[in-house]
Amino acid sequence: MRIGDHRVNQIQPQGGCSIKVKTKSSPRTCDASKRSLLVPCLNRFHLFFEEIIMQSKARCWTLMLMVVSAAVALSAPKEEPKFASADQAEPDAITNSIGMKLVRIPAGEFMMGAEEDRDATMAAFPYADPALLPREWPRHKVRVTKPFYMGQHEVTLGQFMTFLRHAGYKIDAERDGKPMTGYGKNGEIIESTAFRPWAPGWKVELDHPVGYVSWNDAVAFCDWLSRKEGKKYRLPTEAEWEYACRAGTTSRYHTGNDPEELIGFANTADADRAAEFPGKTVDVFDKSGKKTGKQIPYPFLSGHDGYAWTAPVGRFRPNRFGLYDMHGNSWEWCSDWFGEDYYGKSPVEDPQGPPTGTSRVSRGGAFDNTPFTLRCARRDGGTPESRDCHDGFRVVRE
Ligand SMILES: [Ca+2]
Ligand SMILES: [Ca+2]
Repeated sequence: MRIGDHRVNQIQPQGGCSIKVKTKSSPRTCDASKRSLLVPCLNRFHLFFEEIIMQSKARCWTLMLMVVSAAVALSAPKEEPKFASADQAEPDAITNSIGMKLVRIPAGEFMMGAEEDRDATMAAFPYADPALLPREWPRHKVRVTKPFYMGQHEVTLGQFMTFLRHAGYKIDAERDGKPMTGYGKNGEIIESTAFRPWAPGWKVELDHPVGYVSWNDAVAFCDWLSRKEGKKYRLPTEAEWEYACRAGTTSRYHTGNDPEELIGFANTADADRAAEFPGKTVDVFDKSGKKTGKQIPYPFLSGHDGYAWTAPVGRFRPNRFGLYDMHGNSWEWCSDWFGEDYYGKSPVEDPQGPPTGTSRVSRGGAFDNTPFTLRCARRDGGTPESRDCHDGFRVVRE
């Protein structure tokens, strides 16, 4: 078909041209010696006027065609352009003044909360604390009514250091001097006043997610960026976070139900971390959430992601919204107060969390958490001034 079409398009114009050339050029081949002087003159006048008439006719036709085309264009129903709405006119991704990339998350609807009941969850994660499950129920419909931009990556140590330098901000850890939970030299969990985002207790680079950040510190970062750019930056709501994490999926992780499928998408407690913690175990709980005293081997993933501690942000593959590290690497603060029973009374549209509380929500788990904790539905949090080694965040821009 392509060859036939191609030939038709070439031949037709050539045929048309040859006829016109022959008609116009034939008088130039006349032999003037066999005619009187008057005849050629009359012929030339005739041809001259004929040319004028033809040109006039052509102009008339052209003018008529233009008028008809304009009339047709005016009378035709207007087709809606593809990017008619203000929302769709927004770019899919932006890079802000500190080099942070944000992707546009479309408005939409999703089912928020755990996909599975208690039995199914405990069968899949026998080490899970059952007391942490009711907060994930009931699964309920949530509508995110406005698109928003979300940081493609967790806020990095480098970006956070830029904030500290430019804003002259002192983090909660510097102000209250209280110890923070991290890891000792032998991998043991310890509390120390020496931990800092830039001195977490393991080798860290500027492109790693920042840790030891309190909710207050994260909000201060957003406020600084808002002032700097004249745009509204904030933490995501818990609903926005889960909506963005799931990215249209309904499984335990945005990669599916099998934790091993997180390899290649997330920095988790993988085989590389297992090598640093031989013999590590986890507690087993009874149905009421009390420790039974029994311990089982820590459920490290059998795959390798290459990082026993934090990994550079964006090292692995993103979810369907183009967001990286939504599972693992660092926990991510959300704007909401934490409500244990909030899901039972959450509004459908743009839930903001309870009006008051004692803890703020954090989501997504970190490099040192179990597959149970890395699930989309997992909810946790801490007081606004609390911060541990794996506590970070990402931002939203309205
Ligand atoms: Ca890892
Ligand atoms: Ca994360």
